[in-house]
Amino acid sequence: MIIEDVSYRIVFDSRGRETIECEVFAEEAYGSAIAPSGASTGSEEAVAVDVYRIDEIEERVSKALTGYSIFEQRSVDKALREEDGTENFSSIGGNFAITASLAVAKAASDWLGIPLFAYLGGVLADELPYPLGNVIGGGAHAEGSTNIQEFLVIPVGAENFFEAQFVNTRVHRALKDEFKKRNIFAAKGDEGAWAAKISDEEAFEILSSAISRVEDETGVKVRIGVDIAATELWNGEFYVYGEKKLSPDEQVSFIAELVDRYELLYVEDPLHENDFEGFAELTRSVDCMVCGDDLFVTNIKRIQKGIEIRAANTVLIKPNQIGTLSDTIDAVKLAKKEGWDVVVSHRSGETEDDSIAHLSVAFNATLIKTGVVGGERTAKLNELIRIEEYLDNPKMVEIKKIKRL
Ligand code: 2PG
Ligand code: MG
Repeated sequence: MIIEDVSYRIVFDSRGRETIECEVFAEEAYGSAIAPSGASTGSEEAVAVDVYRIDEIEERVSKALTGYSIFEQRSVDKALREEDGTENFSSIGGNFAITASLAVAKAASDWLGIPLFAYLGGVLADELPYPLGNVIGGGAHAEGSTNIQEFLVIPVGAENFFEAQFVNTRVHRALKDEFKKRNIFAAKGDEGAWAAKISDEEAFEILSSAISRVEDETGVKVRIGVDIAATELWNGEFYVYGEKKLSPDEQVSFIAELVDRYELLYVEDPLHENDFEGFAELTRSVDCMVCGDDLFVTNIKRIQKGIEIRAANTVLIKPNQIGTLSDTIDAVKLAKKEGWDVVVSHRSGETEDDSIAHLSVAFNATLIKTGVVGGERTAKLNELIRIEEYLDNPKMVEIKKIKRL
């Protein structure tokens, strides 16, 4: 199945911004993918270039990939890298590269007549991740709301994916009532999480009440996670939480206290994107998943550095941070070899593209990070419900870090 043409069009994402859709045409196979985009991006991420360069880049990518088989994923991805010629895809753009790369994999699975996750993971891929659902948010995703970017829930007691997502939707809904009871106006941020003029402490309290109610109603245990997105709070000297300023050492103690007080199961980007040492210190002092997003940007060099000094125990995987499927797979493999947990993640700007649902199963990820509501989020979650139904003997992954259930 030889690639005959690659074409791009401009479409819109959940923030109403232009993004890129790629279509790959092989002899009798077809695949397509749409690029997501971040708001709190790491400085070492693959660069998304101006979508209006579409004509020039389409010609270059089409020429570079024509003639390869859709089953030569590594060669296709190498050809993309060579055509680009930079470390961070600043020439053809991470947005143009990742969509071509994923569209080729989708064309391959399409031609085989099997879902993408089964093409990538085979019969080994039979476990569903837990949904890490963003339910209250602020930071760069909803200014004027909390300083912490995301308050997330993990329905660890759920027995299957459907039940897991059911519980997360109930927490999201219970939060609406909690805000109403307290007379707090709440709107929704970029990822469908509630945004309100509340402090981080209030957010924890309100979320804890909502969770207790849902646990009572459903009998399913729910744990809390956070994405501090600390690079956004870092001013070069201090972490700035409104009036409050914390030194790096104070930040580590503050996060450790939060882990303890709210029994956090998951903490993402607790320190800024270059503080590997601070990450390592926190990882030594807490018993939860410590995850690097802006720290690692799905980049094996940065993950390797993190492994050497034990900066974390979990990696966030965002294919568009690195630009190709092969590089994404290498990042997953490296982290897994070290026994780390893998979390496949959406971006704040998303679309109906559901590739990451498939990647989460193929990679045997512990969690899939998405919002809970909104079509661009449910596109992934509902696809996981379909995957669960498709599998012969589906199981939920084991969450190694659960100690205090
Ligand atoms: C994050 C992501 C997704 P963004 O920080 O983890 O929630 O946000 O896509 O804006 O980088
Ligand atoms: Mg993050």
